[in-house]
Amino acid sequence: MDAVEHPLDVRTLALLLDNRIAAIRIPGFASVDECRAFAAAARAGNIRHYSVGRRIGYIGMAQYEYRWDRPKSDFFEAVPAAAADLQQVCARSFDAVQRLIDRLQAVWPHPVGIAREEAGPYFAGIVRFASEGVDLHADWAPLNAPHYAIGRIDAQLGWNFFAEELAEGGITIVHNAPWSPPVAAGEIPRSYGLDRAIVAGAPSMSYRPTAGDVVLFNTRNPHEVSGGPAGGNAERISIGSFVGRLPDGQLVLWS
Ligand SMILES: O=C(O)CCC(=O)C(=O)O
Ligand SMILES: [Fe+2]
Repeated sequence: MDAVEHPLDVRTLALLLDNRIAAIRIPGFASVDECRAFAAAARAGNIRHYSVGRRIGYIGMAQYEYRWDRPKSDFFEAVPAAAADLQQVCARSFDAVQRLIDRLQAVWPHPVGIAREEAGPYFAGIVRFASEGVDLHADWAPLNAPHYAIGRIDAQLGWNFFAEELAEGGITIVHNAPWSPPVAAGEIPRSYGLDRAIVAGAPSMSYRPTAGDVVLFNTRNPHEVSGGPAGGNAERISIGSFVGRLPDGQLVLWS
């Protein structure tokens, strides 16, 4: 991959899926007023916290929280409540997920939509407050979610829209070292807090989460987010999901 941000078109989208370029940026995805409304709506929303070292607030749900020893039915039963929490934020600002789907569909020749299987739709569009940063991890459904329909994808991207940015810090670093850990049959590996040795010597690129923009990158590459200085009033507020490519070319979204 190169270390450059590209505009969105059918060619760059295919190259990003194939890990041939580092990132796509959609500048001005939302207006200043929409950003302000989104940040206020998110702050007023049903914020929960992940069970990881650094404090990350979120609205909605993450499929990977269901990856170990929980029946799949628990996941699909949790989707409507998460979608209602997100809907509350959208109603007071704008629908970033639908806008992103429309932007991708405008360039991609196959269907683009929220992932689903017989049990129902997945959830897409997790809102995050990650001012303290995010540890080194990789997001790759064939290993993280082998028993789900999204486990059949052959490429995975993440998109994030940034509604508010920190004055300093909050930079995302993506390491070009597609995650392929040794995995025993039937095992679902830990993908968070990865050993730095797996990215040693690999080229990397970093992007600034500028408010108003969307940035997409290939999430099979281990990535991390630096924290900002404590005590600032601005927060790193984003909404995003994954985008997987199924073998027939369809793009499916989930968080
Ligand atoms: O917030 C970011 O810049 C990246 C967050 C992340 O880890 C992801 O979208 O997979
Ligand atoms: Fe990630």
